Amino acid sequence: MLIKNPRIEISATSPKQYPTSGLPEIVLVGKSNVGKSSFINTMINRKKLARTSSEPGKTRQINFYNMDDKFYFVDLPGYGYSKMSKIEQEKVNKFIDEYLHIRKNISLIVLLIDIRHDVGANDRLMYDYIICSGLPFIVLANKADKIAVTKVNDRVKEIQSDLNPIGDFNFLPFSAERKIYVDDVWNILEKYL
Ligand SMILES: Nc1nc2c(ncn2[C@@H]2O[C@H](COP(=O)(O)OP(=O)(O)O)[C@@H](O)[C@H]2O)c(=O)[nH]1
Ligand SMILES: [Mg+2]
Repeated sequence: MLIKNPRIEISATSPKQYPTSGLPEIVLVGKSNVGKSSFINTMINRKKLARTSSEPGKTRQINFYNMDDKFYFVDLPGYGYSKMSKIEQEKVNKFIDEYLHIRKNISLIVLLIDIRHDVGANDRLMYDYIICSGLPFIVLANKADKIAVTKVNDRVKEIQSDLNPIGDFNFLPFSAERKIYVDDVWNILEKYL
């Protein structure tokens, strides 16, 4: 999909500020620093629409990026940033939960996991939460450029079976850095929109 005029519509700090247009929403979730903001930039081929940071734990609001009035990319705050206080982490979790719980126009959840790392407790909680919610989702193993090409598929399978031994086919590799797999992921997003 070619997005001509992507723009930030609002950085919401409370549900009262969520957009009311009713457009479908594709939501990015994942650990702090996994590449949620980079994912958005890569998909629309912009360098800096979504603010990225090498310093984790910076996003404390929910950013709604309007894609040509067709849909939103929604950038949720990252969870599990170890340097954040327990209270601060609780606040972030509540914030995420509130959005996922009340929002009726979610078309797809994109859960990002770092391809290099073992699945963390927070990732597992998030995955289970998504499964329980019944909302459509995909899991992307991001930063695939950081490992050997020959290892990518095995790692994706490992992450998949770690999260769900029964089986789940919604797992794909991704690299926001190298812009590979972008077309595959667009094909999926378009199916859900
Ligand atoms: N090598 C590599 N680095 C990435 C990739 N995606 C994101 N990053 C880097 O990881 C850091 C955090 O990215 P960001 O998008 O801000 O993560 P967020 O906290 O989940 O929004 C930044 O320094 C990005 O440049 C990727 O696919 N490959
Ligand atoms: Mg971010």
